[in-house]
Amino acid sequence: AYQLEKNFPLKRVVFDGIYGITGETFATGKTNVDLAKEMIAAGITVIQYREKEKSKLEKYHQCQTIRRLTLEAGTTFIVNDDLDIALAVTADGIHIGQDDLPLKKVRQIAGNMIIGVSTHNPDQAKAAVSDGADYIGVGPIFSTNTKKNLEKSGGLKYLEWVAENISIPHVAIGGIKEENIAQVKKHGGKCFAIISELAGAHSIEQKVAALHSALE
Ligand code: TZP
Ligand code: MG
Repeated sequence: AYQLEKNFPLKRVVFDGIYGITGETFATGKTNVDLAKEMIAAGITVIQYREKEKSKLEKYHQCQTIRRLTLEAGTTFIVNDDLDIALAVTADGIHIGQDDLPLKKVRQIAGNMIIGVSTHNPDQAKAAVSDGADYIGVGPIFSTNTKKNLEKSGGLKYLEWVAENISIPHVAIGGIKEENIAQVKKHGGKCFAIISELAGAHSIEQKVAALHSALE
């Protein structure tokens, strides 16, 4: 099975604070690579590559570059959706949804890679834990235009349930912004995945600083 090199931050990653997700569609004049660079400079320690419009080859090329940058910076790099790209660029992790290959099968293929699973209700969360996920996504917390076919979830109520009942790390997602991140924390949020609030920011560095002070 696939094995990452020994010195990777694998499994020792702490899911805490801002989890940055690329989204050049929601930025003006910045590519996914630009966004990743800015996130690294802003001190974000986990970056997910998420891209729904580009070809496999374009995504692969962007991921190759971001993999190099994240390795240099010691940033954890997780690829959304494409297990083949995650393996091809030696990402630290893969993030899958409920309609992707089954988690157990992904684990067989991906070996000790970090595997994150999007969940929207308690049954999905429990299944992700028993099938061996390393962390779960929890959301959508708030409604958002960033994702097409947005799933329904209990939002903050569901997050509270996860915080009390699930032992593996959880990452809140969906509509998280400077003005509501403190509320998410209050309802059990510990790690906050963000797309448009980062991609749309003039300066990601300033936005991350503002998000951190909102969390204090
Ligand atoms: N999954 C649930 S909500 C969402 C995803 C990928 C989109 C999050 O984007 P934003 O812009 O931070 O609301
Ligand atoms: Mg997906």
